[in-house]
Amino acid sequence: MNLTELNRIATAMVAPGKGILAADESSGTIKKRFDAIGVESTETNRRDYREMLFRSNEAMSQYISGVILYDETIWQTAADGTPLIKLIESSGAIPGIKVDEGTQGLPMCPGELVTVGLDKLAERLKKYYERGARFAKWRAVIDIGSGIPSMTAIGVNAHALARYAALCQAAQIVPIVEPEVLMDGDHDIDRCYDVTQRVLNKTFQELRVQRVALEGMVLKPNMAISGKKCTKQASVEEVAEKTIRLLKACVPAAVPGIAFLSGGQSDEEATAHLNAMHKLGPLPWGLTFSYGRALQAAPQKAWSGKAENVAAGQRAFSHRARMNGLASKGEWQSSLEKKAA
Ligand code: 5MM
Repeated sequence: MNLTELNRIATAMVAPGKGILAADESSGTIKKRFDAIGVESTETNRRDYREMLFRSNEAMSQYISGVILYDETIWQTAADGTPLIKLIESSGAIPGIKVDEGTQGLPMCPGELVTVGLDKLAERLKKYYERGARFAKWRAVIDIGSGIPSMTAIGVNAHALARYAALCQAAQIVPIVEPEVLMDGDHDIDRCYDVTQRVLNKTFQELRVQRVALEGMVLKPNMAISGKKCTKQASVEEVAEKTIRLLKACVPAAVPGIAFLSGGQSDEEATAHLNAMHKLGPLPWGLTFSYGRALQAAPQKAWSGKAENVAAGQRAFSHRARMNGLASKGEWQSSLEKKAA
């Protein structure tokens, strides 16, 4: 393992002004997104949509440091025969790959999940590296509810995340470690804080036990945030203050970067939260976005599966990428959104 090179890639993934495009929706998830805009989820439509994003020159060259791909996408070619991964490389962004194989019910733990995909992962990583992937992603899902999460679910998911991360580094691939505490419930921000703290502490404990080099990874956490159904929604300032307090308590400074998931926040909330956190600096790690929905909802709507809407879709994507790029430096203002509208 060349740790200097892993650290160089991880640092580039969280460079100020840039962040990661999470375009790794699995077949089921992309179908849901396409259903919402009335587009059939065929291989060609998925290719056309992602080609539109990767050919958005302004976004890709100025605000996107890396793209997380799904297995289908990394092997796909654009309409003119250029491999999609080459479009990403030629824009200057780093290609990455989702390597988990989704979740399964955790035995003896009703309502809880464990992420799977470790079998044959070493062989798969080798092929992805040859194809050009320089980082990978594995997402663990922790739900908050009555009596959950259990320490069992937190423990097995942390163990799998660390197994994955160690295999990545051995294959010269930077692991994005994503333990997502869902924001779907009616819990308040303090419950999210407590659960996320337990999850992060356990995850870093496992990473150390399994000898993962913290300098060669990126953490992709949720923010400390109120559940969607909570009657008392925390303000932008409270989310920023509590998230930074939590991360400072749990994430060693040896980690080069933290790139948040958006988790179902609105586009503008996700941007405002990241921006507010940068107002609380200086911070010990790079801090940016790795958004899926908060970067793609607008371009999906603008595109709606029509070739004549490609330019509009690219404008919508570039706008969100620019707003989040500014937020990753604490330079975003809500008036910039209004001007664009
Ligand atoms: C883009 O969505 C990713 C893949 O999800 P599935 O495996 O469920 O299809 C997802 O892991 C995503 O990278 C993260 O959850 C962050 O995305 P959001 O939309 O929460 O920013």
